[in-house]
Amino acid sequence: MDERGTIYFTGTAGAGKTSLVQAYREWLDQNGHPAATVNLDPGTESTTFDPDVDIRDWVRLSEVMQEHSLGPNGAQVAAADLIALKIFEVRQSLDGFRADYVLVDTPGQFELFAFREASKAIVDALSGDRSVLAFLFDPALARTPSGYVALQMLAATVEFRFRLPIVHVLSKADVLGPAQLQEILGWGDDPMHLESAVQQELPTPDVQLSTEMFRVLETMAPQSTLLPTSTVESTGLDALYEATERILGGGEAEESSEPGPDG
Ligand SMILES: Nc1nc2c(ncn2[C@@H]2O[C@H](COP(=O)(O)OP(=O)(O)O)[C@@H](O)[C@H]2O)c(=O)[nH]1
Ligand SMILES: [Mg+2]
Repeated sequence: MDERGTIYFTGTAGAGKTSLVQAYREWLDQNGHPAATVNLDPGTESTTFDPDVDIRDWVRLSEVMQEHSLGPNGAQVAAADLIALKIFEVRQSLDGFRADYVLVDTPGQFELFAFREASKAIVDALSGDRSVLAFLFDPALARTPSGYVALQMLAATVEFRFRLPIVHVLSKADVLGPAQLQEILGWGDDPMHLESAVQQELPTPDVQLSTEMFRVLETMAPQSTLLPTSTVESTGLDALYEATERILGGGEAEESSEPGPDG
């Protein structure tokens, strides 16, 4: 029986994925929920993150660059495919941990996770019946209405690619002032408000395009409550737990959850 929940942390480079995986793991530990962490970023140079299962034990960006005479970008793409070839080893290693939750840190370059076919194989291999995506909204982008909408579209793209339930997380909330934070949260709560904010920011004759885009977003990502978190202030982690639990422990997951064949 595969009862553990798997959470994939994704978002643009520098959004705070690695930091959040670390902070959330600590929070889960402190609250009596054993968790395991997986690093799927072959190029990470973080020295502070010590994941339980590390793709770099099998695939390392620097070695891929050397062995295949590739630059960093080419090596990232090659590595994304090499990871898929090693994913059953990763899974086996992960199965050695007793964990209620598996926190997966995805590659630093968002497009490698979102757009490579290999990522689907990776998610299929690692996911049990209970999986969820946590998409991080970086305040650097999310603080403007157009940046916020662009992130909503990226989130909808990942959701659409992986067909997994998603939670929207506003990372690094501590860098925002209270008024700015309220404004951003307001956009999530009220799409009409967001729409007019975008139109004020980018007055364009093509109102039609923008209106239709909002309709698509409403259909694709109707649930867009943003959860503000900060790893610096350790805030929002309890709300992240509640949101993922609602999905993993029933709620949305309930309709489709059947006992898996493996386990
Ligand atoms: N102020 C602040 N900075 C953060 C927070 N989380 C991450 N950072 C910083 O943002 C940068 C990118 O974080 P990282 O976790 O490596 O992002 P990743 O590329 O998505 O894995 C680093 O300099 C972190 O120290 C946060 O909650 N608040
Ligand atoms: Mg990272």
